[in-house]
Amino acid sequence: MPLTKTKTRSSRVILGDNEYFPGVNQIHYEGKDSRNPLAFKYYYANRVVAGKTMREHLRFSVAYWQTLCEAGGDSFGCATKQFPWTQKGNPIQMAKNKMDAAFEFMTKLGVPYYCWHDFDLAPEGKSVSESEKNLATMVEYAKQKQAASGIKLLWGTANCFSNPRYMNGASTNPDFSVLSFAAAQVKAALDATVALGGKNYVFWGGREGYMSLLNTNTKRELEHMARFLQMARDYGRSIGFEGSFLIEPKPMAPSKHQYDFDSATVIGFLREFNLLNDFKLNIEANHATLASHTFSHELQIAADHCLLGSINANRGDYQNGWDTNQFPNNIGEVTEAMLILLENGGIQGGGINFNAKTQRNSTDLNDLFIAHIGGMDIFARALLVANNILEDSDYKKMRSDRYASFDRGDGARFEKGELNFEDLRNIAANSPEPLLKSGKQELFENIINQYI
Ligand code: XLS
Repeated sequence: MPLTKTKTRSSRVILGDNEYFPGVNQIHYEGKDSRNPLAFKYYYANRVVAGKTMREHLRFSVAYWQTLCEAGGDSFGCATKQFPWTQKGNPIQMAKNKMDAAFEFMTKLGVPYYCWHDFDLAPEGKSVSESEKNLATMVEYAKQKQAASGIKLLWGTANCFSNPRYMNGASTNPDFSVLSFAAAQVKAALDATVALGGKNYVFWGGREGYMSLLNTNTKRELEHMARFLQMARDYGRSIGFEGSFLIEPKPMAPSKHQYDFDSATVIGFLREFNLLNDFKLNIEANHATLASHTFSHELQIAADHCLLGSINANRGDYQNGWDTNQFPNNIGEVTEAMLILLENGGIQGGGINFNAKTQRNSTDLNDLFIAHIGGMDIFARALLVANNILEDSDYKKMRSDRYASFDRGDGARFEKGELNFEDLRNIAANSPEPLLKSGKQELFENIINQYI
């Protein structure tokens, strides 16, 4: 719902008492020749590509913590951004101001979804009950904002990594009482997700891992994590949550080793503990880099198992070994990602959530818009390019031709399970040496480049 100059009732609910971005109007598509930094060059929400609108393909989401809470501090210096919604005052009033700013921002940007951690929305209380009460207050406020703006909740999650009590883990903590506090938090966050009609619920195991193997019983910790997830799943289903639970793989940071290392590790874990029916994966580009994989590798492994639930869009820095959470801007990398999405029928129930922050020295309020516009444009452009590659080039055929020997004869019998190991030996013994067949890697790379 675009915000209007003459305030309608809905505009008033979205904006609250203050307008936080008065210099910014509704962001529109102006095309690739536009010089306006506050306009889309490629993202045109209603443009139809491969049978669906861009809005339906991309399902963009704003990450509350990165956009409204992340003020530029790092371990070498304090915050650099003076957000007008984070001044000192009554904590609930401050949370409401932040939510006013959030919905104004998201409405002007034109994104359909948002995501949060429990304590991004509401201040953490001094007790479990006080935290629950604060969250419930903010959920009521968010309900009105969602109804007035039409913006929906893509996923909720609980921050079970910032509070000092979680320094040795949450569900994998060797102290049972800490595990019970994590459960209380996840329960309240699930209640809030259901109350706000959330489509998914995310588990990112920031401190579910270890700093030193010497003091760690990995087997017990993994079993505790699985039991915890099964209980959370059962509770979620009992209160009417019908969406997917998502696990977000990440190999390290803040822990030295995190149990949800990468897609393949998480899939093995879900299979071992019988969680595959309820859980999918939330793949983050920067986490793939940290795992020494590409973004597209992580997406492909998830898609191969029909577990590609959602995406955290961002990028890392190839020279730094940590999570820089920059906005995506690499057209080659994002095009490869979009190829996987298009070939696998899209994201299953999730969306593209910008888990990305404007950097420490990007201190203008409108940098928040510029960064998101850039992220949305790069995905929209990549969607167009990937669709052209699939519809117009030999890319798909070249790849399937490499496997043609499994489409007929003994290759097809092998795939159907009709041959035994001795049969394979006899086929080899009666065949000439296989010809060397080029993998044509450079030609595949050239095709991507040609269509960009
Ligand atoms: C951090 C994660 C986090 C999750 C939600 O690396 O990406 O922000 O998305 O807890």
